[in-house]
Parts: sequence; structure tokens; C-alpha cells
Amino acid sequence: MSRDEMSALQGKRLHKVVDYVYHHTPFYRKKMQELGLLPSDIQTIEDITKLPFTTKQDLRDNYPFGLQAAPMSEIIRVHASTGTTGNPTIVGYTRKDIDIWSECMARCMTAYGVTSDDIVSVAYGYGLFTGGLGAHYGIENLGAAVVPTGTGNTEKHVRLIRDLGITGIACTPSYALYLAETMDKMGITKDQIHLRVGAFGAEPWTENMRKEIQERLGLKGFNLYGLSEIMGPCVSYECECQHGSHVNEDHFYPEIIDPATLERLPNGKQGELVFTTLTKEGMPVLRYRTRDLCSLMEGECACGRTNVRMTPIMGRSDDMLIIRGINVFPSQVESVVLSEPEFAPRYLLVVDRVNNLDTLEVQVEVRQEIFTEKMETLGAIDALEKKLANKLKSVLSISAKVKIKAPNTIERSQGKSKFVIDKRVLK
Ligand code: DLL
Repeated sequence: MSRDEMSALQGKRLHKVVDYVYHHTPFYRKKMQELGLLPSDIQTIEDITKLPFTTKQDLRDNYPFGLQAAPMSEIIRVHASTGTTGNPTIVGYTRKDIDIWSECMARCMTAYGVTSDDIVSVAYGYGLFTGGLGAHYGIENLGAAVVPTGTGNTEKHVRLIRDLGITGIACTPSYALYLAETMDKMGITKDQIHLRVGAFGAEPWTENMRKEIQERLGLKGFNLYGLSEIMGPCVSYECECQHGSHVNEDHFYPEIIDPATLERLPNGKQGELVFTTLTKEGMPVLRYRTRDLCSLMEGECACGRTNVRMTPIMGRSDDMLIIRGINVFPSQVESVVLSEPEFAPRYLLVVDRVNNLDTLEVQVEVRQEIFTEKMETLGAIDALEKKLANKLKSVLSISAKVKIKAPNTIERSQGKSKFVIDKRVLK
């Protein structure tokens, strides 16, 4: 599609979605009324800058279904995003949403070179996370065979890759490295398997990681980007040129803003990525602030696709960490720590990568009142560590090693307190 045709289509769809949320989502009607805006004020895609932003906090404040526009009778699936303190973000999808999602995901897989001759294992988590089912439906839509391996049981997965002649894999880049490690341990070499394509995303990764994964698994690895609030995996994808990720911009309109001033920035400038869903029915969102930092690339790609590309995510404009594909905010850990009376509000998260798997250690000081030198010998420390680890697991769905510290032993910094040490160097 030419740029003019695309802009015209986006403008038409934007008007429609704005009119729809104005009449179906009290949250947006109120926001638009506060700005003195009517749906008729939004006619072209350029008018988008008149519209209000949406944040994760808005979704949380309106938990669970406050931003849902379609009636429950039309919702056929619900996912939830991890990574918030308190309420998770709930996203409901209509049948049309699921169809568009699988269509967009099939576009990604097509760009990676997957065809109906391929067998693809999906090793993203199945469940509330959008990775598993999102990739699954797209691959089926394309006509390739899906093997829904999910995460865990990696040795069995490696054997399936070998025995079934699996040619494609969808998983996080760090899981791909872990898979390579497991293969080494099992004495299986890349010549014994037939993997040729990898759809990697859900966390940041680098060119060096790509090289290592490609070398060790003998495949070509492609970027896959997405977020639950917008849809799930499928928002953008690399093509064979691997020069930026093409945005499915007929469904998800991207903008880059300055996170401090909220001004829109021109293509080429780095800032915070913002998306507006142009066709979604279940939970359409206007100008959703992803907090992901990147830039948009002008011009047609050598592959012939005309849809705009985004650079890899360079970081975030908030403090969210992605640990083993799970979004974790330090504030979440804090609220779990503080919900237990034994702990002082002094904690430190140490994130590392050991054997290509992310690790999280939570160090926390025990309160002065309950601390005694004897605690250790009585086994009380062990019990406390176990208790907190279990609670973190049940609240954050993440396994953490808990290290209980004596009062006043976690280093205090002079200025802003440092709650996180991220030792993972993404080389
Ligand atoms: O991670 C959806 C997804 C699943 C994408 C599978 C790709 C593959 P959330 O859990 O809502 O959704 O987390 C979204 O993850 O805002 C980014 O910070 C990060 N992220 C996702 N894909 C990439 C990527 C899924 N390719 C958040 N590169 C986003 C860097 C990524 N960061």
C-alpha cells in the first residue's frame, strides 16, 4: 500500500474507533469531554494528536473490565498481563479481535519464511500470557503444524525437536539459549535437528544474542514484538532484511513521543512508543503509552513492504524489568515484602543471567525487633526465606532466591535509593 493509501485507511479506521469508544467506553467519553472533543473532530490520522493518552495505571484503575467496549456476550477470550502492582491488566477479545490477531501473527510468520510445510513448536507460556496462544493461532492460520510445547520440560522438548523434525520455534531469546545449553548437555548437535526459523520476542535481545542463538541452533532468528494491552505478539515483526521490525500499522497505529513533554516526535527520533488500536472491538485503546523506547524508520524496506518499521527496543521509560519473559516492577516486590511483618522496607533485587537463564535474588532486611543472633542456628532464617519465596512465587509468578539480611546491612546510597542491580549485560 502506498503511504497515502495507508494514511487514508488509518484515518478512516481512527474515526470509526473513536466514535465507537465514545459511545461504548464511559472512560473515553469522559476523557474526550474533558478535552472538548467530539468523534467528528477526528477525521484524518493527523488528528490523532488531539486525543488523550492511555496508561497502564488507567487500565489498573478501571480493573477488570472498565475499558472494555464490547458487551461480555461478544467476548470470547480473556488474557491478563503480568507486571503491575495490585491489579493485573485484563484484556478481553471478541471473535473478530482473535481473527485479526491470528491474521497479524500469520503475517509475522510469513515474513520469517514459514510456510504450511513447516512444523513449529511454541515454547512461549500458554495461559494468561498472550505469547503461547497468540503465536499458536497465527501459525495454525498460516497452515503450518503447531506443536504446543509451552515452557518447561526442556529435555523432552529437545527430543521432540529432533524426532518430529521441527523446523521452527517461537520462544523468548533467552529460552532459545537455554535450549542450546540443554542440547549440549544431552549430547545432541545442531546437525541432528532441522530448526531453520526462530520467532523471538517478549524481552529485549541484541545482535550478539542473535548470532549466538543462530550459531548454536543452526537457524535464522527473527524479532517478534508485541504487548498484551494492544493485542499480544504480532504488533511488529522482522522480514528477511532484518532492518527494523515492520509494524502491522493498518491495525496498530504507532507514534513516538517525548516521555517528559508528551510531544510527538518525528520519525528517526528516539522516544516512547505509543499505540492506538484501529480495529479492535473488545478493548480498543487510544494512544497507549507502552513505556518502550525506540524510534520509527522512514521509507520502504528492501523486502518491498511499505509498512513502517521500528528499531529494536532500547530500554524503558519506567523501571519495569523483564525476568524470564515475566514483567516485574520493583514496587511489586516491595509490596510483597511489606505485606510480611518480619521485614523492614529495605530490599535489593539482584538480577543476573546464569547459563543463559535469568535469575532473581531478593535480599531483604529483617526488622530489628525480631532479629537475634540466634536466628540462624534456630533455622528461623531458612523458614523466613522459604515463606517469602513462596509468596513471591504466588503473587508474581516468578521464582526468586530470597536472602534474609541482618538489620542495616543492605547498603544505603547517598542519593536516590538503589533497589535493583541488573548484572545482565546484553552483549
Ligand atoms: O510480551 C507479548 C509477546 C509475546 C511479544 C511473545 C512477543 C512474543 P507483555 O507480557 O504484555 O506481552 O509484555 C510486553 O514486553 O512492552 C516490551 O517491553 C517487552 N517486549 C515484547 N516483545 C519484545 C521484543 C508480550 N521483541 C512488553 N523486544 C513490551 C523487546 C519486547 N522487548
